Amino acid sequence: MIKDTRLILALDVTDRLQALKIVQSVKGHVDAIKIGYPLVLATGKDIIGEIAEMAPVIADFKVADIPNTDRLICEEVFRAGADAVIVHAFTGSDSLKMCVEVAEEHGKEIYVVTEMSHPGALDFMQKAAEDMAQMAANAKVAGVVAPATRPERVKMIRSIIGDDIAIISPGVGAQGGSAADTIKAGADWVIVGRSIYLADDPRQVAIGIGKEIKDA
Ligand code: O7M
Repeated sequence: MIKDTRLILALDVTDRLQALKIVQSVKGHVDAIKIGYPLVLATGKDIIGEIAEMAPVIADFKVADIPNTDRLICEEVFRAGADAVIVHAFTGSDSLKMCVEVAEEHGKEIYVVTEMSHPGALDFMQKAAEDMAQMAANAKVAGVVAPATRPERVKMIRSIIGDDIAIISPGVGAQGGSAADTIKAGADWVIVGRSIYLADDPRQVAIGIGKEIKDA
């Protein structure tokens, strides 16, 4: 992924035309569009390729299965036109390794969830987050997902994975996190959804967050 605005739009809308309109309007002001179950289940998987014609697409399917099923899922998603797939790490190193292998075959990327941004992540995920970050680093993934709602955890995860693996960080805006604090804590990109796609003028909000990131 080319690092320019350091902003990724989470496009969790469920209407195809609205989705395409928003992508068109924020194009150039975000580095990638993250889409997942809401949009793809509502509109069909062809939306992946349609958006990929306008901007890099990160397919957030949080893949979490046995290696063979993970392989089948990742192959379909890459074939549909995604540039990257987001997978879970808690299924273990063999499943993760399989996803990385498929991504390499397609010349694409895998991002791995470590600790999530919502309060419930403290129940189980935080306890395993550092081990999952280490496993992701060992598997040589393109990047990990870490919580913008807890910049100190972004910093901790950065200290585990080193500088060669990217951190993409959701939780800015609607969930209370700050783009500037997250970038300062060591994230390469912030992921922003509702603050942009629910705005009257998504493009202006994206430009504003981009500016905040630059100033940070
Ligand atoms: O800005 P929001 O809160 O409207 O959207 C945030 C997006 O990031 C939304 O698509 C979530 O599903 C996703 N996300 C989190 O909010 N927290 C996480 O810990 C992880 C993700 C995510 O993208 O996982 C890959």
